Amino acid sequence: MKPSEYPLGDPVAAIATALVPAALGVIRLSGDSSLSLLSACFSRPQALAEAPGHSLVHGWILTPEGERIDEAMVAVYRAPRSFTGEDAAEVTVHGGPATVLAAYRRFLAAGFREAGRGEFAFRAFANGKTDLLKAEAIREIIGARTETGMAHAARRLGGDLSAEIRRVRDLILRCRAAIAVEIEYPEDEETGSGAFDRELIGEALAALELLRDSWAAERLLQDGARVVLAGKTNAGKSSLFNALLKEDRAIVSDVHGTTRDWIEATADFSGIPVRLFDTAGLRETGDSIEAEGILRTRTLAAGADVVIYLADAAQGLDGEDLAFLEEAGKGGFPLILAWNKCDREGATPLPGELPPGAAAAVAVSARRGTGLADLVASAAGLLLGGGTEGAERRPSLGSERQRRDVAAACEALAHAQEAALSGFPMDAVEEDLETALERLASITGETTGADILDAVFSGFCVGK
Ligand SMILES: Nc1nc2c(ncn2[C@@H]2O[C@H](COP(=O)(O)OP(=O)(O)OP(=O)(O)O)[C@@H](O)[C@H]2O)c(=O)[nH]1
Ligand SMILES: [Mg+2]
Repeated sequence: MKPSEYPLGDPVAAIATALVPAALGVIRLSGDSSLSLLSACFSRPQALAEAPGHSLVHGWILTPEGERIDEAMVAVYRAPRSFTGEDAAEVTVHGGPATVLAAYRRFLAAGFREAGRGEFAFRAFANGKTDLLKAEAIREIIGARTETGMAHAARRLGGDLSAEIRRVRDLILRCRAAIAVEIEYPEDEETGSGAFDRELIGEALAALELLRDSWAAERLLQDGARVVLAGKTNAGKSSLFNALLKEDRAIVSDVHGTTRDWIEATADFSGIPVRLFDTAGLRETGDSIEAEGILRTRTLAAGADVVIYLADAAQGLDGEDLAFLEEAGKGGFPLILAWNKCDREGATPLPGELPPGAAAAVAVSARRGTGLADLVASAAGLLLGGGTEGAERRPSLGSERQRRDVAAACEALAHAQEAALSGFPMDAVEEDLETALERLASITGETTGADILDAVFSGFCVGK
């Protein structure tokens, strides 16, 4: 069933926790008759029936024959004060998969239907308990891969983005009302002339443009980035890989060509979830396996969001290094030059100017662990494209769907602004404002098409 076709109010059940051995497992129930159906499987039906909302009832889940399945704590919610806005319960049993499944099957036999993906969140949305932005934020929190990603999603769940959209909508509504007056009383000096403050459109547009541009960084927080360590053999790639992971993961040795095939691990670069790759060192080789490894390094680099190119700070760059930097300079990939082995005698970190092809240079010592924070910050800055000053406190978008609507609203407002400034008839301006308002209503879910609702809620897990 498509989420937009989910019926409302019928009793649904879902296992809300992972089916693995754990201390506790939670089964979620919602629907008009959910509490009376649950009573039929519960050792203390009267206590459950009389329990007020937001209270806990202790008892046992029973088979139809009255056999005990497991001891349970039931959190009771009464409409409309529940997540879904309906009567609802969260049944906490012991977290053995067999126990949780047995209790769940008991509820299905008692008359609950298996909930679909995101059906609880859909009900919350349909019953006006949450807007679409906050519903999406729940999914983002569950999927967050770093603390920063989680914190941004939590702010959206708290409503900062919804409030910002409402603020912009109110600005546009004020413009529209003023225009209506100008259209109605074009000749009336007292009420008409000057009623419409053209700067309001500019203010709304600027706020929406900030939101639209926030998505690039947010998308990185959600999707992550690919960072590839490259460089000649013995430059210290595997050492840096281990130092960044704080783990003795890759083999390090002074034998040239130690790493023959790439390896991958996940890391957190200033809140960006990163897939970090250690690769085979670049050199001329007659060994066909090593040559294949080097080919793979080049392929990985070409598909990277950032390449960290290591060079020995005591040796400087040779022709082979410069050839690789040249590839990056041709627009192949953004590259940071990491001058490694800065601890060595004779090392001259950050010598002279930045070689062409490198977006930045950082001095590090993989062995001593120095310069790593600078390197990570430099890579994160490059990934985020700079210009993120103060961005961490501003409301930001949480999905591509939201970006599409905000971008369309921006276009409409820019058009309205142009029309207003070049003295077009007010009706034309009004029409553009109307388009912008429609797109804003679609973002929060006031007027969102079924296809979009399906796309949003089918991305949820069952039980959410
Ligand atoms: N002094 C010093 N030595 C380092 C540093 N980083 C790596 N080395 C040494 O350089 C040698 C090569 O290090 P690796 O990390 O294996 O180099 P690699 O780039 O992975 O080499 P390949 O896998 O052969 O391409 C080892 O002996 C390391 O101990 C550093 O910051 N300072
Ligand atoms: Mg290596």
